[in-house]
Amino acid sequence: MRFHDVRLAGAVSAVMFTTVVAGGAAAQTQPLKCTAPPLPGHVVNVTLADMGPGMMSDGPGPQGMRMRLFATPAKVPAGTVSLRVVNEGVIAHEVVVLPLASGQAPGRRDEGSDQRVDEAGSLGEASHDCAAGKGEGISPGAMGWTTLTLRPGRYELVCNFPGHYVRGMYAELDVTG
Ligand SMILES: [Cu+2]
Repeated sequence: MRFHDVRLAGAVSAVMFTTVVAGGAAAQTQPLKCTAPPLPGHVVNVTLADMGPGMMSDGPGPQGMRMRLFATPAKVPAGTVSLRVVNEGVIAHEVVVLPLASGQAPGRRDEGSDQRVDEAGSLGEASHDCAAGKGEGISPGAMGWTTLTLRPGRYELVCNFPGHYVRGMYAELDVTG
């Protein structure tokens, strides 16, 4: 019983910590606003995360310190691929699929004057709140999704909201032959 009590106390502390960091929004402790329907092909689960706008007010800081984009699995067979995206952050995000050239490492694109990276060659995006395809962004606690046909190669999933890429919102996705 003592062990159980200790674990319960730990859980309460974790919730309180999350609430403080997120300024009360704490999307990950609440049910999702919406969920994706069953998606065709090989499904890649993408999670978008941030530490809240209050944590970013002092500038971008070291690369990748404050925002994250996770893709699981990181490798899928060529053909029909669906991205199933959940925003666990406290601000809106998106996922854009860009090709990675041979030898090009993820996270190394240059930001333009608009703090966004070049989307040339984009294969599609999931940026529609609670819906498929392109929109104005996926809101906190919501999902977005898209289905693509991908050839073998290396791709980079990025959030291209201003400043988000350099803060760490990118992940490599490899498509095998
Ligand atoms: Cu973002």
